[in-house]
Amino acid sequence: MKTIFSPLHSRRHVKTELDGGLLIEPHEKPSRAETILARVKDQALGEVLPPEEFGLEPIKRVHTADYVAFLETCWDEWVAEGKPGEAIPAVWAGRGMRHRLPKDIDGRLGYYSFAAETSISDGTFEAACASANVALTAQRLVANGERAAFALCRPPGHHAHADLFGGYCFFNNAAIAAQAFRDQGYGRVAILDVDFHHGNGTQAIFYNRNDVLTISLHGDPDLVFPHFLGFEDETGEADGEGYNLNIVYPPNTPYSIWSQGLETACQRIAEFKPDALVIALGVDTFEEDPISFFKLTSDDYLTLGQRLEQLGLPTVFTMEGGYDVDAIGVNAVNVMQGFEG
Ligand code: Q9C
Ligand code: ZN
Repeated sequence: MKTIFSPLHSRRHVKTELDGGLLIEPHEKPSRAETILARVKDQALGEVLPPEEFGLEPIKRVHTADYVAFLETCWDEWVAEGKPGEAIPAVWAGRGMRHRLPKDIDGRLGYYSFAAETSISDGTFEAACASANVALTAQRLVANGERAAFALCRPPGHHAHADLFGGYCFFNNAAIAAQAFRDQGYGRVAILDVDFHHGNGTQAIFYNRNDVLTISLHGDPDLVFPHFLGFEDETGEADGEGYNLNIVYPPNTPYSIWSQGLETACQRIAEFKPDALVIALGVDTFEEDPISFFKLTSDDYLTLGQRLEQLGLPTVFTMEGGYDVDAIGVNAVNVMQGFEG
């Protein structure tokens, strides 16, 4: 399997993540992508290719133009305002307040975000664009006949809505790849999100559509991020009714339980008869992940890859979460090796 990788991911190198009242070194750090790349090479998974440049048009098929423009200039505005640290949202429109775009940079950071752990600094926009190009290049390879491709995206994407960043995500790479398939004439696309966290952005982007089936398996949002979306009674709306599926699990879920939901997901995908599949691949389901509570083992990722292959679909993998950096390379590449059999 070919891997798409951009060294520009390292342009995102924030020093802070708000966690437990402290500004800690971010869990979503550059070494994540480098460790996965090293494992891809070590295992000779296949060629590693740089992304092509697609520009902002395919990103704007999923994200609003004003949101994209905000991300492009946010850091410069923050610096121009004389702010001493990294750009961190700290105010939102709570219940009863107005969802109106303010002029001030603090107000606009809140307007375009849903969480405060994701700081912005120099290079974040460039890295997010490169990450989308990585996904789009993998999508093009698959559209041109590859059975599957691995988009080694960083930063991740599945938490990003059409006009919201958060959860370490800015552009929704999986959604952008799925929309690219649609725009190239693929009639139906399925997105299966196996990251530990709910794919809230992906769900929201396609919530009223029946051409893109969205499925997410994740930790119960009553207990974990993103807390305010991802419950099982969210099934889609309008034309999209019946085209979103959430499967939630409690703490300490092992693969033997998690895989029952995977079967349900695979059956729904088969029934949908998509023309292409996008896997939002997080390996923060790992037993040693520092911010998550499932109990998947490294071997389980081989089994997962095998099961995904059995769907028999042209498949793009977009890298999402996974924060045990010592294991992230083995776990992510195991999915690809399981897929290849
Ligand atoms: N104390 C992805 O996996 N909250 N994003 C973490 C830790 C944010 C995860 C709280 C988690 C975001 C792509
Ligand atoms: Zn995650």
